Amino acid sequence: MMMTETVSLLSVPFGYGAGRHGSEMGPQAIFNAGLMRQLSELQIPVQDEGPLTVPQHYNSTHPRLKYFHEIIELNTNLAAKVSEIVARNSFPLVLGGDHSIAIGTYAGLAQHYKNLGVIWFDAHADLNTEDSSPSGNIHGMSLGVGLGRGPDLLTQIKGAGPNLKPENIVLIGTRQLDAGEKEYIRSSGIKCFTMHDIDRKGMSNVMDEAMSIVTRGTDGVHLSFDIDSLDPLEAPGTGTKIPGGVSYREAHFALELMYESRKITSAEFVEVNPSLDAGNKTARLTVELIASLLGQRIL
Ligand code: HAR
Ligand code: MN
Ligand code: MN
Ligand code: MN
Repeated sequence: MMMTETVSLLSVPFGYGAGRHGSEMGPQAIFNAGLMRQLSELQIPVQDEGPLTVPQHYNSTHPRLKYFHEIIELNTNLAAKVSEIVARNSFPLVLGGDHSIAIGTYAGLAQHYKNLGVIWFDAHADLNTEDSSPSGNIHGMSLGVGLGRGPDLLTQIKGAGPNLKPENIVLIGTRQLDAGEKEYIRSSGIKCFTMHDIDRKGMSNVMDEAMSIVTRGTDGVHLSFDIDSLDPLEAPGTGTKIPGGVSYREAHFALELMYESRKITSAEFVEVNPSLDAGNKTARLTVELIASLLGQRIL
């Protein structure tokens, strides 16, 4: 929380963008893990916007894009809500849900920011198209939609046109890319800090570089935080676990640096799946990570 006072918590209990069930229970798990208590310890004014109404399961289907129609409806509603929160000068903190909800979040943000910087913490790049996707799961395409990939999705979700610019986006924690995604990252010039880069440079240098990219010529910075960026040993409660991830301290440190920068203007935390969790470990971790982003310090 950086430029505004109140944090608006928006729960999005929606999981149709993922290949496995359960991320729709993410927001409830995060609340159960003590989110409100943590925020009140930080003395942050919070507005609980309640859970967004999610669409019913449609009968019609798309041949390649799973739950396409539900995702259009959800993200249309989410975009309107996020836009309304920003219009009130409140800080949108969106709790997913699977990562397909990023489409609605930045569609809402795009109504206020003309040059949005985006930090995409994720094991994956979520840059697939209908053709390059190995799964048809739309959470693997959500960043691409904002860049003008995936024309079907683009034209039908209000505000979700090609609003993002490759030079304003950084990926951090990347370690699983499909062939089409690799090609797109190389040709578009999106900055991608893979796990190799984090090992080599350290999270401190990676974040310095990342912050300078997303703040150069931008009018806001959105953090999209997929919990599967963390190592599965720390975050087992997520649907697509990839070994060799960001450590507990690296993640906290990155979020602490984002707080110190005072540049982050919105955030979302996604892909917490309590049905795959060990107790509520991953949701508790998410609460702690949110606290670091919002200013919690060890001393
Ligand atoms: N790249 C794969 C696909 O598109 C897996 C994407 C998976 N998952 C996420 N998104 N959790 O970050 O199907
Ligand atoms: Mn505490
Ligand atoms: Mn993701
Ligand atoms: Mn992911």
